[in-house]
Amino acid sequence: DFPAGYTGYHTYAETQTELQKTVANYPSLTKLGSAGTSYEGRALSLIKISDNAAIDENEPEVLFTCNQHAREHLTTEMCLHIVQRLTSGYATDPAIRRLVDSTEIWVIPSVNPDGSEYDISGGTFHSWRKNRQGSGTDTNRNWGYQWGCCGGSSGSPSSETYRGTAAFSAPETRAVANWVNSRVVGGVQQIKTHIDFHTYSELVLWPFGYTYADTAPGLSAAEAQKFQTLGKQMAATNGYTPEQSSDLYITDGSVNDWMWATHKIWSFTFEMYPKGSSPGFYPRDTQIVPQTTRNDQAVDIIINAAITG
Ligand code: 0X9
Ligand code: CA
Ligand code: CA
Ligand code: ZN
Repeated sequence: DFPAGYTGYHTYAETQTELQKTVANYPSLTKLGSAGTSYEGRALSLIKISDNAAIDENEPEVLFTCNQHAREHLTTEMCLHIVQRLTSGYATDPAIRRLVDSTEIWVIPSVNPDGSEYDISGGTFHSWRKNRQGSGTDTNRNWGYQWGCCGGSSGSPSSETYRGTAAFSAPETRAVANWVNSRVVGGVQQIKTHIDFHTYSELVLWPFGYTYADTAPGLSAAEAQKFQTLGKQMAATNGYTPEQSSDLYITDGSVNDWMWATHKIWSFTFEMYPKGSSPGFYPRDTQIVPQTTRNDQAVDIIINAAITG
């Protein structure tokens, strides 16, 4: 469980309960499913939010993913906050209603539930990042585009950025990728925009991460420009710093590179609160409300971007 001062965070069981309560309270607006199962067999729960959520309507789709990295617990709260705000605000807030009615929004609150549960095991934090397969694979180095290409990951199982034995060797990465692949309907990827939430540093990041170059095969100057414009627009609302992800450091096998290169999904990473190593990965639960609501406008922008193309 979470230690004292952190009990406002959701454990895996509490996250499941929260999602189940949401679908009970908003049965026409939500649908609960799973993208697959983790290495240890936990559900990679997935909730859909839309009008007529039970039906696959012809509406642009948006994806939010959280908690690829185990210790980044604030991100799970970010995904739960998105679900809570879009459902509870639907009846009374015309702006929310418009977004929810014109899109299909998918939220995966924890891509790495095994790691997350391990990180809080025994009631203390363990600074755990990876999944729980062997010594752990960094799920955000295991995606299948330019996997292990460029010095942005490690081949050593003990490393914090271990890329795994092959692209998609981590069950969590494989499951989410397969699920995203399944959103190709009639040859068209339905998901248009995506944010993967991490902590910390207060950044808005866009592809590519595997190269310092601003453009590359599959990323034209006009597309790079659009990433930058959209990223800066979102950063202007939350005060984060916008930059290409390789400006932070080179990563290969990251989720954003795969989402863009494989599916042309406008895919961003947000590094949430705080800016620095104190409190680093472990801000008190009193930060949950301010730091998740801080991204409300940016979330609206990325949903709207799916509508406007
Ligand atoms: O290293 C990561 O995976 C992310 N930072 S974290 O401190 N949360 O581990 C940054 C990922 C940046 N994204 C890309 N380079 N594509
Ligand atoms: Ca709908
Ligand atoms: Ca659809
Ligand atoms: Zn992270």
